[in-house]
Amino acid sequence: METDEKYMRRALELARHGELDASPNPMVGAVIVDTSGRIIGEGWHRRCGEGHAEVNAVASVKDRDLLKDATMYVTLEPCSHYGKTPPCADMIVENGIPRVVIGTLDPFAKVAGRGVAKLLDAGVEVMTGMLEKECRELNRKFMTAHSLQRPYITLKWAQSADGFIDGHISTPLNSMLVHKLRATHDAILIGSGTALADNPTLTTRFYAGKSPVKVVLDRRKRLPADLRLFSDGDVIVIDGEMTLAEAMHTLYNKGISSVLVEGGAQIMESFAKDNLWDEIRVEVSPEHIEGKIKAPSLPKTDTIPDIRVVDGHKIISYKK
Ligand code: AOF
Ligand code: ZN
Repeated sequence: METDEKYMRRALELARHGELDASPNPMVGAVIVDTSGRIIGEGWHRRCGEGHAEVNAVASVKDRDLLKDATMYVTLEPCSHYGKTPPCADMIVENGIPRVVIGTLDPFAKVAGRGVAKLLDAGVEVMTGMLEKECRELNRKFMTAHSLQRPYITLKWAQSADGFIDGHISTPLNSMLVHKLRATHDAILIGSGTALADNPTLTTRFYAGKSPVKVVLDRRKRLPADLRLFSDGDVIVIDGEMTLAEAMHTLYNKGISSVLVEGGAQIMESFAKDNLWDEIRVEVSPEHIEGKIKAPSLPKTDTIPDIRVVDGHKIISYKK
């Protein structure tokens, strides 16, 4: 049991290498161990569209004969469907791996238990739920999106000590960290008011990683085509009468599994009011600016925030 955990921890460590490129797919790691407890293969899911963790782990094994007595440790249930790649469960069976230890089941509708069923049907010994909490937490965004059929929602703003958002609040290091936050979400969302007032580019220019899709809520169809955010990358404009929940479901159906909501205050409050949030990140500067635009108020929550200080600014994060 303890040794099982050790290999699953290694698989978790491998999975994290996918942090910037795997999404909207989950981060997944896999380790293959022979009967003497030696690791003979390792792999992780590098990038959406490329090989799954299990395939990469099997490909890394030099002596394929060892597979017929080996155990595979994988952080997520092996897939059972033909997506961009063929089913990993079939591949495991074809390679004669007799035992598979799984971190957590896959909530994705096309898999959801079918991977385990395939393995069991083929006579593979399966154990699930090893370090389950850690394996679910690793893919918080993916798990939330597929369980709730809407993207994982992060609300993010920067405010002064006296609670205003109109000012240049973020320090250079904090701006860079915000760009990392953007790079780890599939989409960034703003309202038309913010698009008009700030004319932001919404790029990740201070952090290597992919630029998320830009989403603008424009109920009144009032956005001019020459806004900076339209100048590059993918943009989705949501107009017309749609509730926020419907808009989120629409984004999910377009394959977006996480969204960073960046403003303005009203939109932020609407998300909070409709209980459409999973994480909130607030940067608070020490200055009093006596501005005009009040920062959103925090929704009621029992979660204890994590507080860090970066460049003299407090970074307060709540995770539901
Ligand atoms: C695994 N191992 O490493 C990953 C899995 O379009 P595809 O073929 O890449 O399939 C994507 C789905 O496969 C994804 O939504 C998730 O359910 C599963 N991802 N599964 O066994 C992996 N990345
Ligand atoms: Zn797979």
